[in-house]
Parts: sequence; C-alpha cells; structure tokens
Amino acid sequence: MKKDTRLILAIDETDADKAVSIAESVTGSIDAIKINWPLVLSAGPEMITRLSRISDVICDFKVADIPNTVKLIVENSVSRGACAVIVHAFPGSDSMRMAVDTAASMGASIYAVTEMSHPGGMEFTAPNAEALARVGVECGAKGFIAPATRPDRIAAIRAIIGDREILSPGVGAQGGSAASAIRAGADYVIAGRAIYNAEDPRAAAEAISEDARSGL
Ligand code: OMP
Repeated sequence: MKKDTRLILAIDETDADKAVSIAESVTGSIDAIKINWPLVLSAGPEMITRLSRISDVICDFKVADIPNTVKLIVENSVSRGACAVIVHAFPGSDSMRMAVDTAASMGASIYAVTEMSHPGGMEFTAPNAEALARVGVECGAKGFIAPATRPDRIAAIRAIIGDREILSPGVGAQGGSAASAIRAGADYVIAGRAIYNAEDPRAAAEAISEDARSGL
C-alpha cells in the first residue's frame, strides 16, 4: 500500500456504478480503498475485484469468528483482489494467528480493530483496547484500527504497537480531524461520507489528505 496521501477512502456508497466512478475520480488523491458490507451486499463480492483494478483494496469485514471461518473469509477476500483484511482481535489469539498466517501465505496483510470510533466504542472496546492491540502484536498483525475521534487513544495504541501501522477512521462525518489523528501517531486516516457524499469527491479527498499531511 503506498503512503503518499495518507488517506484511505471508505467506499460505503451502495450503488455499484457510483462507487466505481467515485473511486476512479479520486485516484491519485488516496492511497487505498476500504470496502465494507454495505457495498459488498448491494453490489456483490465482485466489487472487490473491480475496485482492485483501480486501487489497493482493504476488505473491512471486521471478521470475528473461529479460526476455520476466519481462514475461509480471508482466503476468499484475498483471492478476489484484496491486499488486506480487517479483523476483530476479541475472538482471541488462535483466530488472529489464523488470519495473519492465511493472509501472509497469499501475500496479504491483516489489520486488527482496537478501540472503535463511535460513542458505543467506549463501552466495550475502549476498556480492552490495549489488550486487543497486544493480541495483534503477538500474532503478527501488520497494523491496527484506532479512532480519529479520540486522538489520545491513537497515542496509547501507538505506545503498545511500536512501528506497526495505524489506520484511523472517524474523520469528517464522525467529527474527527485528520491532522490531529496523524499528529497523535496514525499512519493513515480513513474517511467515507465526507468524500463519497461530497459534491466534488476529488476536491474533498484532496482537502482531507492535505489536512492529514499537515499533521506529519
Ligand atoms: P465515515 O464515518 O463515513 O467516514 O466512514 C467510516 C468508515 O470506517 C466506515 O466504513 C466504518 O465502518 C469504518 N470504521 C469506523 O468508522 N470506526 C471504527 O472504529 C472502525 C472502522 C473500520 O474498521 O474501518
């Protein structure tokens, strides 16, 4: 995954043609595209392959299951063109290790969720975020998801994970600032609605990327 713009587009737009046209319009202004259930369920898993012809694609399936099911989901995602898959760490180290080993055997990577960016993320993920990050480190995750809505928590996760990557969602629609997230230790910010709902998605992506890079 390149590291030029520091921005990952969360393409949760559910119309396939619109999603592709937005993805094409922001090429050069983003480093990767993150695809989640809304677009896969409305337009089919072949969207992973279609988008992977435009950009690196991260499958955000927040996988939380037994090791065998994790393996099947990661294999399917990567064989369709994903370069990385996002999984939950709470199912434990056997599931996490299976995710990492499966991805690695196919040349792909795993990102583990720590503390979630929405208010409810304070209830269960925040009190366990450090332990979740440690599971990811022990099992060899390439990086972690930590909230732009709480930059101090990005710094807390950074202190545990060393030089592994942090991708930080919550910029724009959820109120987080790209510059603050990067300043706190994120490598990339993730933004969705602030880009795909904008009148000019490319201009919106460029503005967020510029803000992110100002935090370096
Ligand atoms: P917007 O709020 O529209 O910018 O979208 C944020 C994207 O990041 C969505 O695809 C969310 O599912 C995802 N996300 C979060 O918002 N919060 C998290 O804690 C974790 C994720 C994620 O794993 O990407």
